[in-house]
Amino acid sequence: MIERSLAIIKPDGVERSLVGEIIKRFENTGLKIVGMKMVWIDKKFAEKHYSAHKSKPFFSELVDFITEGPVVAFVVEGVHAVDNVRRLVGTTSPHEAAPGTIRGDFAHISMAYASKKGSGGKNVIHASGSKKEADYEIGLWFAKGELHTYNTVHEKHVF
Ligand code: 3AN
Repeated sequence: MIERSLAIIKPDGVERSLVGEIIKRFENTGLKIVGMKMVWIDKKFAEKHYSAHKSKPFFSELVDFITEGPVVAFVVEGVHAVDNVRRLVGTTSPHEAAPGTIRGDFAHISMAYASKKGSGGKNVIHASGSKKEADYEIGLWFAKGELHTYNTVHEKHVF
């Protein structure tokens, strides 16, 4: 039941100085951050990250957008972490994301609008969609030695 999931604050989130605000939301829930880094990925790496979307019409926009600037990638650990992270992040298209979620609070565009504009869909953050996706993405973004095992003071009451 204890899982790990990958979240990535995309270039729009970093450039809008939302890093602290976003990380705080994860910490508030008691999810444990076990790895974190700022990286400016290249297109080859982005294509690997988005390999499941290769056949989508917006694939090249996705790759262009995530390589536009540095991103902050982090791995969180906790009970049902994959679902819990998706819940914090909100639905893919910000115009449908509930208020209180990261996408709902910090964006409002629709993916239809992004497609029309030819942009990669600026929805602030990425989160692994399933346990399988999380395992693949964590392995892609982090070396074993970059992920840490430690205790937080919350564990007595939150886990
Ligand atoms: P999520 O990131 O919520 O798992 P996916 O996996 O359906 O969503 O899509 C991957 C990424 O592709 C989204 N984060 C979003 O930025 C982008 N995207 C999805 N649909 C569109 C679209 N119609 N036009 C442009 N970009 C899109």
